[in-house]
Amino acid sequence: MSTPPATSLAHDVDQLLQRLGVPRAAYTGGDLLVHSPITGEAIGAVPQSTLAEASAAIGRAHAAFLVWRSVPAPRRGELVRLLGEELRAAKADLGLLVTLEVGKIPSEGLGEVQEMIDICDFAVGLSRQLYGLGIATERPGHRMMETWHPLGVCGVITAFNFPVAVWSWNAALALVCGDPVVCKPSEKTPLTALAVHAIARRALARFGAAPEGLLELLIGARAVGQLLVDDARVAVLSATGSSAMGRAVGPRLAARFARGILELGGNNAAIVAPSADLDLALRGLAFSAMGTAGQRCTTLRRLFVHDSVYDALVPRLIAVYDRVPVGDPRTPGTLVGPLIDRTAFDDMQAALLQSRALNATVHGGHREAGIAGDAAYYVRPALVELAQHMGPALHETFAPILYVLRYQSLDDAIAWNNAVGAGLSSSIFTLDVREAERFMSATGSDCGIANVNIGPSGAEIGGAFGGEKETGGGREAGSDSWKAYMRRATNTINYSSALPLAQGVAFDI
Ligand code: UN1
Repeated sequence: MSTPPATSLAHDVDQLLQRLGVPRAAYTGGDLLVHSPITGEAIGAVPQSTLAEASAAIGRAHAAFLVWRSVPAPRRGELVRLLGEELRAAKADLGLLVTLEVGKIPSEGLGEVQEMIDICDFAVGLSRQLYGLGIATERPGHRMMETWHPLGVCGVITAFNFPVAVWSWNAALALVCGDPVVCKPSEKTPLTALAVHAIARRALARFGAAPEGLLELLIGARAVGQLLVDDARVAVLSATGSSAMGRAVGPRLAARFARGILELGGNNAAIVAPSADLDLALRGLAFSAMGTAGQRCTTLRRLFVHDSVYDALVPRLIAVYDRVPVGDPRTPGTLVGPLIDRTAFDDMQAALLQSRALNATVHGGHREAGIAGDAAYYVRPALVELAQHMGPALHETFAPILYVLRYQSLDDAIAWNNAVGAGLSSSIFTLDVREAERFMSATGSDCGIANVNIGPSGAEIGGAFGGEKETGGGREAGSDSWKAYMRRATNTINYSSALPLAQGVAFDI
């Protein structure tokens, strides 16, 4: 059981996991097989949590809550500061592990770990800023205020495409807010989750006084996730994934009045207006649409180009699609790595077939041969010129497909931007201040993120991250997203010797 696997990629994963401090028993001999999308080969066999083990882990987390909630928030922040230090020390190894397990190019694997470090820094500062309000009261000799208290155990269900960052957005905030975290990672990416927990254990050990159960990890499939969703001891559940997943999870949380932070699908658009800086737009669009092989929830999926600049921009974009280096992410210069698995490839081909049936012009989209064997799925990103906003463009396909349309009036482009179920991210390229402001206004983009002269993907952690409609409405990371992890108490204190009632009510006994 402790013999390292034979092949080179599996060997590299084993070495990384050893360096990161994950015991071999945690990723060998189990029945959850993990495959690297780079070659399709098996890189781990992870033992799964039984339902009884999962329930016991939630129990430990709940017991930890009863202790952790009384630890002063700045002291809780000290744990997150140590976590940030451990992540800095492990950045190169963890970033490479993200590359090997998910197929991201190295700068994106490292970028994801940087995002973890950033949210730790943010949360440390936040641990001294969990502010309530002082509120004017109508009654003399009274004071009114609100206070924020820890909420309870925070369940976290993550997706394969940001296997470490999404955990950290939730865990860093939850920990300073006083909530233990029980995480169930995607079945496709348990190795990075094991590594993150090994790193977190080092921070916990240095912190010293943390209760057992503060950070728990559940490995498993749907049944384990469902247990987390349904368990009354889990006060808030943060779930990242498809809108279909959110549709299953949302009502179950509502049925037990639990709080949900849903981070679901995106079908993000960009508008290129007549005044746009086309060189800048080209770069912004290329990164947003093809980066991470089109597998970000913020990936650019729809592009509306004004008729007057369409012929100046779109042929250049097609040329970039033709030559963008697709390949093994370990090869220097690669910008587009593999799709996560065969299902992703099949879904992409199905959407392209639908596009062709609508007489769309499809550029690229084919499987790239000669990069790895049959078990890896590399594709040339697809750019699809559509005559009308319809068909597969209306739905998220988690692959690098960009649907491109001409528009005549900004009203139409904004209407199309908003005419899909998802409401995550959006952007406009324009140098016209009226257009930019209109796009960000109440009558503009209906998304949680609306950018100007940058693409819809690649948000930094200081802002609240999330979106409306079928994206689920949840917000994570910066701004006041922390409030979802705490409960608010409104306190009215009477320091007078009279008892005036609000609204002038008289009740003299
Ligand atoms: C996701 O794809 O689930 O804004 C998150 C971005 C990244 C996060 C994406 N910071 O693209």
